[in-house]
Amino acid sequence: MKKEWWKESVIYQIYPRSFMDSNGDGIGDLQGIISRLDYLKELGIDVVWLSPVYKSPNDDNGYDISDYQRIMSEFGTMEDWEELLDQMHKRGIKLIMDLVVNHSSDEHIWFAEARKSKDNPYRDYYIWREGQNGEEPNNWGSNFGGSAWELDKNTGEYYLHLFSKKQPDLNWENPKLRNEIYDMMTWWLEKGIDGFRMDVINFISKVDGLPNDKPKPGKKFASGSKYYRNRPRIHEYLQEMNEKALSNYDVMTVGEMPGVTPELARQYTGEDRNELNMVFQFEHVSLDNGPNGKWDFKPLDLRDLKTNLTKWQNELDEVGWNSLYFNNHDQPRSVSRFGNDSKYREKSAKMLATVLHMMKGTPYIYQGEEIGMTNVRFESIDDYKDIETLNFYKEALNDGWSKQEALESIYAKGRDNARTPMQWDSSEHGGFTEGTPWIKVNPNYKNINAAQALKDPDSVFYYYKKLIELRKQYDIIVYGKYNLILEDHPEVYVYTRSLGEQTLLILCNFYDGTPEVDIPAGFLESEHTVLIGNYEGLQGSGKISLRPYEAQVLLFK
Ligand code: TEU
Ligand code: CA
Repeated sequence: MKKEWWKESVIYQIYPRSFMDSNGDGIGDLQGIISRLDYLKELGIDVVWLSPVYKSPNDDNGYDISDYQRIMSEFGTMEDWEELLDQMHKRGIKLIMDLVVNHSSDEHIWFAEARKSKDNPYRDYYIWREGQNGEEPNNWGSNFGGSAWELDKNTGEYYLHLFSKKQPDLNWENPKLRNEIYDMMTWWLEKGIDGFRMDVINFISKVDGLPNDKPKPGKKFASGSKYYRNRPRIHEYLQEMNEKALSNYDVMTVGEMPGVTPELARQYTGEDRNELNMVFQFEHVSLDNGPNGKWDFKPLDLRDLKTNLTKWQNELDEVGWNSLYFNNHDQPRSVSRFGNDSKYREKSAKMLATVLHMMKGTPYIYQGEEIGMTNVRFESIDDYKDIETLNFYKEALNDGWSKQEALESIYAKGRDNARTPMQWDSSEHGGFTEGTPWIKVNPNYKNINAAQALKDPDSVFYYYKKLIELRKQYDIIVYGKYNLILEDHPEVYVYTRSLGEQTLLILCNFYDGTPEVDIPAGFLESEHTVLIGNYEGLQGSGKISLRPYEAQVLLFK
């Protein structure tokens, strides 16, 4: 397997609106990030993935871009951005930018032109259709609720928007549009960035004819996703993008891909295919969804998680490459979701970090994860800002849910769980801003914050730092082969990695019980060292007895 810098890296995601405000307007910004780079340096991460900082009317917090080559004024200027890149590179930190090209903002000049008339030169940059008998062109639903089509009164046609109606889908069938995008990417690459994270990039090719899908019983709109995820021309587009833009630079790419399977990921990330380096898969963050999707939540069965992650580890082995994540700006906080955010917050945050960072793939840390930030429970819907959350709340009430029921789903699954401001210290608003933050700070900031973590050698922060250091010291953590053991155990996740003569044994207890773990004979008798763990030493003889949320990593050679 080829050695690559992006396999040996740990990536840290910054959601700029919520990271650090430098000028008191309550909104995080580029100068704010610059002021915290030494913190990231201390943590030891190699790469920052920056969520969108481009010009945007912020219908979806920057994932609706009105100019791909300008900086959002709330975040700063292009000079600030250049200073950021420069300051990062000075510290040996790489920068990957978010590329959102399944859709633009409806305020992009292309769309402003396109909607002027049916024969406008930009018309074909978007996906327009006539209505069917006075209704939408097909029955697809938007990912944010309602129809995926919006009627444009002026020209009498509908345009497709798989997300909000302020996010019209771009028409990748049009080679002119594709070339504009490759040129724009090249323009950023020439500025010296180190790669792209590509938003819903497996949605860009739609099936010809945009056929109707079957709605769930009692629903007006159908998903439609089987007609736009991983569809016919996707590999062609990615290979073309690679050839025309990416292949000229030493950069990394990660494609966000809802609905991707390991079989497909072998194609997207296959080392001989010239598409992407890795993908973000969604299967493992959907295991606690009920039959009606994310808001219909159920507890995670650890065995499902083991089966799923093991499938990804095995199927991509020696063929492609995995990305490893539990958190991002769309997901609830993992310590609240898969760990225990009350009595065992620090223990379980460390355990989750261990289970993830010891797998084969490139680990991603989402801002605040490294200090064990938790979900939030705002009392009033008025404190929520996310478009997906607000649309869900309205629809749920229409469908007869009580306000409390809808809020409980939001507490468990809402995207704003991840978007409350970074908790820097115990001063007002967690040190994020001197003004009024655009979204309230999690009230637990007095106990959970970076300043406190930096003072405590036993903190979650220093545990992450050590995990990152270990990755630099041991090739086996990057390149070793994964093997699941104790498959059917309902409480513990135990696996090995092996490379040459060495074996790593990773033991993780996902609950607050004290299970006895029967590890294969011979293991503990042979010479070993503990690389990292969230309790001192191992307990038990013969059988290991794990303590609540215990994690241990043992190296045998
Ligand atoms: O997310 C893709 C996506 O499918 C999301 O709708 C995600 O699944 C959802 O939040 C979970 O219910 C990407 C971005 O990460 C997200 O922030 C954007 O809102 C979305 O694309 C549109 O650009
Ligand atoms: Ca600001």
